[in-house]
Amino acid sequence: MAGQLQPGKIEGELSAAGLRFGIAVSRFNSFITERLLAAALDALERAGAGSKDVEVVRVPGAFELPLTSKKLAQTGKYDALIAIGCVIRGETAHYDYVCSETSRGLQLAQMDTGVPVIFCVLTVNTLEQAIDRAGLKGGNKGFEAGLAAIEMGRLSKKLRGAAGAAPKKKARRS
Ligand code: INI
Repeated sequence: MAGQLQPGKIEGELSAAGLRFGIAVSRFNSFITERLLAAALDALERAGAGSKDVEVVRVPGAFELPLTSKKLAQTGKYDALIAIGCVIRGETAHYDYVCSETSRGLQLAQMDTGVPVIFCVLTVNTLEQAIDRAGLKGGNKGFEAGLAAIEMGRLSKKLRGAAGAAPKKKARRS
């Protein structure tokens, strides 16, 4: 009968204990990025991460996040990374270049290295929009990024384990 299938589930639990995190933070628009960072750290701490398991690296602007994230991933020290930035639209095309190269570069960093890189880069039209997303009125995107890092760090660990498990050999008849 249809609807009876109960597929196996693979999920990343929201427990940060024992996981290692790297966070790259842009100094550009630091009024916003530091608020995002504080919320991300809050999420990690509340989920059980220890101080020694979290490292924060600061970079000049969002454009520098991809290379830094890739280098952090290549150290092999981290289960997940978070890239934090804030790009606010100005009068020039600079905004579009910074946004597209930052998102493309961060995706490449995680695809090239296999280490999850959580995209916590606000791309907004106004400072007011950035302030709203950094927790002034309600939610804080940094907190969401912290949770995503925990989930993806756990999930990656599980999938690595599953990939490494050798298929069971059939017993040979003599
Ligand atoms: N960097 C940002 O993180 N946010 C911005 O809004 C921004 N604007 O608008 O220019 C920005 N520019 C700097 C850029 O990320 C690099 O740091 C710089 O171009 C040096 O490579």
